Amino acid sequence: MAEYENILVEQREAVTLITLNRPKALNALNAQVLADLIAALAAFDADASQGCAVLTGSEKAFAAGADIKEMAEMGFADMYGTDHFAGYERITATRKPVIAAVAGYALGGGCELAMMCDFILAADTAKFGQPEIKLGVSPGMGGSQRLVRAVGKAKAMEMCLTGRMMEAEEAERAGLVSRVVPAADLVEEAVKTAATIAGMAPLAVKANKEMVNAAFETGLAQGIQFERRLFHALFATMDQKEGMAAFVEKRAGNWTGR
Ligand code: CO8
Repeated sequence: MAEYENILVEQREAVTLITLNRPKALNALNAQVLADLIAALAAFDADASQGCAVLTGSEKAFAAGADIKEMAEMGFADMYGTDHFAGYERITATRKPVIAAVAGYALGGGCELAMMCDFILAADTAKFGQPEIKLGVSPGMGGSQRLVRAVGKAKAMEMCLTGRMMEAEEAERAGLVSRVVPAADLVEEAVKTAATIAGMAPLAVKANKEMVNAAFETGLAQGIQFERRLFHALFATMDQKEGMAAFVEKRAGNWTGR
């Protein structure tokens, strides 16, 4: 498997575990981390033996944001001219599911990175925030948009304008995270959840991910139409025949991904 500078990648059966590994900077996201992440996710997506990925950080920090030291001297031309941070959107092009397993700080770009994943499992130590306003800037990797869709305008606006952090329990109540688990169990629980997903029919996994994401990106009528067409299309797969036959015969499905 490829070696990376700022992340660790490990395969646990059909689950790819990606760990951000820049401990000296609390996993701050610089250009090299982005390059490593995109390469690792592309390799995961292309590997037919892998069904679901988990992206995690350290106990102290999932990621404390974009690298402030890297950005400090940049001007408008450097930012706008290179469309800085646009590369992160490539993470959302991953077709198989990616679960964010967040312990400790997920701030700024770290919170935005977690929200680019398909869902977030949080340790009871997790803290989410968009503190960019304290640096005289704003979210720049989708945070102002995804946070509103996740927790509603009131909480998102308060967080962006004050930079205050949201603890795990509040994040679960607000719908930002799917579940909170004890910090010591976070990675195991995320890998177990990912293994459950990796055990489903692969085409149905991709279709479910695509249609739930359509709810984020389209209006209701268009989203429902998209869901129905994909649902119809799944009836052209062998795994639909297998899954329904297995139910009738009271046994587990044996998926072929066809
Ligand atoms: N960038 C670079 N280095 C960082 C970052 C960061 N985001 N966060 C922490 N570090 C470094 C620290 O500088 C320190 O390094 P050193 O030991 O060399 O001084 C090391 O990590 C440890 O950090 P602390 O000593 O500060 O650890 P504490 O436990 O005292 O504090 C905090 C932890 C509260 C997380 C604190 O580090 C902090 O506030 N970090 C910054 C959080 C932040 O503001 N994040 C947002 C950054 S901006 C962003 O992500 C969005 C970019 C969008 C801009 C769009 C422009 C187009």
